[in-house]
Amino acid sequence: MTTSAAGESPTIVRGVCPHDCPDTCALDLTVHDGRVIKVVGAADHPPTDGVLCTKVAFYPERLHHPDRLLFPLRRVGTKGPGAKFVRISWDEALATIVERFQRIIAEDGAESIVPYSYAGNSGLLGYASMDRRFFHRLGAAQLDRTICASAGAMGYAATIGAMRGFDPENIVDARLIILWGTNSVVSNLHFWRLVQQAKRRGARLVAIDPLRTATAEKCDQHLALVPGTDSALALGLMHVLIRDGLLDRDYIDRHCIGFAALAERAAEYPVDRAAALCGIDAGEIEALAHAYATTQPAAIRTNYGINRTAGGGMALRAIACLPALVGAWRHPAGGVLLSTSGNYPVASAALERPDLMPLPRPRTINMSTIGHDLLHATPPIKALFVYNSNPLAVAPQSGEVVRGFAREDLFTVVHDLFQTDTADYADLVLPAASHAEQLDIHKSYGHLYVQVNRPAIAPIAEALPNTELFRRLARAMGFREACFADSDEDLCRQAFDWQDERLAGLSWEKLKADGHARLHLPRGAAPFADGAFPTPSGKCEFFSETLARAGLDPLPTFIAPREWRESDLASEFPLALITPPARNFLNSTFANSARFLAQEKSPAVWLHPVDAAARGIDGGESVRVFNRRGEFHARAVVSERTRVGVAQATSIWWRKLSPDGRNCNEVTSQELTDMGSGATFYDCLVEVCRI
Ligand SMILES: Nc1nc2c(c(=O)[nH]1)N[C@H]1C(S)=C(S)[C@@H](COP(=O)(O)OP(=O)(O)OC[C@H]3O[C@@H](n4cnc5c(=O)[nH]c(N)nc54)[C@H](O)[C@@H]3O)O[C@H]1N2
Ligand SMILES: Nc1nc2c(c(=O)[nH]1)N[C@H]1C(S)=C(S)[C@@H](COP(=O)(O)OP(=O)(O)OC[C@H]3O[C@@H](n4cnc5c(=O)[nH]c(N)nc54)[C@H](O)[C@@H]3O)O[C@H]1N2
Ligand code: SF4
Ligand SMILES: [Mo]
Repeated sequence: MTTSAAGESPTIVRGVCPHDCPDTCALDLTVHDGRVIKVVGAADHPPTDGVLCTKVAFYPERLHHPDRLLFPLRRVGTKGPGAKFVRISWDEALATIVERFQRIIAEDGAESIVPYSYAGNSGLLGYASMDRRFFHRLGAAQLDRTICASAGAMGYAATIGAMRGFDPENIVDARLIILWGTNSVVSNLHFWRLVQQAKRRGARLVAIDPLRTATAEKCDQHLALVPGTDSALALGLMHVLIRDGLLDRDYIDRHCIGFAALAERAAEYPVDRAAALCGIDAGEIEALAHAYATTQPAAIRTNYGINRTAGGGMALRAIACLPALVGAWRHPAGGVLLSTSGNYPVASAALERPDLMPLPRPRTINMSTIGHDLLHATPPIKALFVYNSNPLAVAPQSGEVVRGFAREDLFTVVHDLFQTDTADYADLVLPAASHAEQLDIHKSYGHLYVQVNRPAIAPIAEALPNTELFRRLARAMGFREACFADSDEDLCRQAFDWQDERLAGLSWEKLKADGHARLHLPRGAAPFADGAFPTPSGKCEFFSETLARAGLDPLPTFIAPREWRESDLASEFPLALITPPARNFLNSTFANSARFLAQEKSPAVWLHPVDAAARGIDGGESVRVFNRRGEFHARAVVSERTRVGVAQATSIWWRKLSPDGRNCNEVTSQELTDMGSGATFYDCLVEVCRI
């Protein structure tokens, strides 16, 4: 037993933070009388090192929040903010879903039913296991999960081959660290702590970010480029490296393909051109190129902030070419890192069972265009099942998302811990158990450990974990395949390919006993010192046949943000709006907590003093941020932390908790990235005026 009964002395249970954050912290939860009374970072898990971000340090408030959903609910009034609900039983909820789904399947086909989920729960079970089995067996539409990382992942993999890079634990030995489009202090805190150790040992830090963020202000150098111009910067750096012979010729000859073609391409980006595109000084590019080549080990930490414009895939691809040119991969503390997730032998097919899908395969709906698809897809979407996500707040172009969810003929189920903006549009709201109330197993995208999340307490009231919800739904639908009877422990056992050498010496039983283990990868090693890139050629691919076959430019190139290319737009809406994460929210999670709302104050938009003055804005007043897609209201902040021409509004506020009942996604666009069909949240021109 891991839970403590009433009257017993407190026990400590090892859990894992389930949020969509690269740090995947190990948690020690203190449990007393069936309640979690304290959460601290585990001291024996090296990446966590006993430290948590503020959001999770106050976790008992979230777990035992008075607003937690406790019972299934059925809507009785109209859809939308203020909707009224009544309590129903789980039996009634499941029977209603079965009845509606069967009718839709008979009349419109199963692919009229669309699951909508993302990473509200990032455990391997919570994210994708029984739920996927259920929708595969149902024959529902498939969901392309593109809202965060698909562009960058495809671009990075075109160069490197997989989501692998330097081992973050080695970063303490780097001499130069470039934080490229990532606000580590806010969104990757435990990596930032290692960067500080490196700094104390003499490393030089460079931030590349349109904003002077909490991270950028602590760096030695800050290149405040225009959003969406990272590939031009990378090509400008390549130009200098090649022009000035700052290359590791031996590494290039042995471990790369396409250098001659890359050199021709880089010749098209002389420093003056790159600097003009990026809106920075040519001297900054020259200096960074020289420092990069001559200060080894040099590490580039990048993240998904730069994959949210039209050329987001190409940006990651271009950046990923840099380390091979200077031989940075020779050093354990050198190279580039976007994500560590490709190191894990996850047995996705065993967990998700795509073989249960009917043939021909059901259609695919892109989650980043859900607004458009709810209004225009053929055949029409008749039912949506939302879990692990809050699309009303997080999906682009909310005006269309709202109109889509408001359709009276759409049957919507929302499974969540709280009555989110999305839940207000549901026909049925189902209570989700928190991660502290379930068993799970985790990989990470920011470190190299596997971890077990043990249940600390029983599910609160009638809440259910995702696995149990879909197990019950499968039974109610009459699905008889044995996989629907798998317990959570069975699923954990199936989650990894335990025979893989990266899990050598490990089994589910051993992991369950130990709580966490590092992947069996050599410590202090450089993953690509001897090449062996996981690309089709086995080399670092400056030239990519794979991209050529997909009809894309096989070489790194600069793809301008889409909205700049429409000149009439740029004159009418001259400010580029970016909406990166707030420190005290995690996407829209925590954005209903009084504590964190007080920290973030109210929705704000930052403007440079020059842009503010041109609009008669002093700071502090309410302003309208708008374009042809929509508008939202925010408090103006006049600050030199943003550059001229760039507005920023940290995200993601709940609509119903914002002064005008809307948030920044009213103005963002449903256009997609060059690769991976990703969302282009930061490719967004707006105008701002006083109200
Ligand atoms: N403007 C703008 N928009 C953005 C972004 C941006 O930078 N700017 N960022 C984008 C990015 S990177 C992402 S990843 C997406 C994130 O978008 P989402 O994945 O939708 O993330 P959250 O808003 O955190 O919503 C997760 C929901 O899952 C719920 N949840 C948590 N655990 C469980 C569980 O076990 N079961 C169930 N059923 N529910 C659970 C939470 O309570 C929460 O309501 O947003 C994107 N939207
Ligand atoms: N506190 C907190 N932590 C989070 C999240 C959160 O919401 N809150 N979200 C989690 C999720 S889902 C994700 S995907 C990760 C995201 O992690 P990151 O991608 O590291 O996100 P940010 O911390 O916003 O850093 C992105 C930075 O990119 C900058 N930026 C925007 N556009 C551009 C550009 O075109 N070029 C360059 N060079 N920089 C640009 C922004 O100003 C911002 O400072 O963080 C995770 N961690
Ligand atoms: S949100 Fe990130 S930093 Fe905070 S506890 Fe979770 S994994 Fe750690
Ligand atoms: Mo994300």
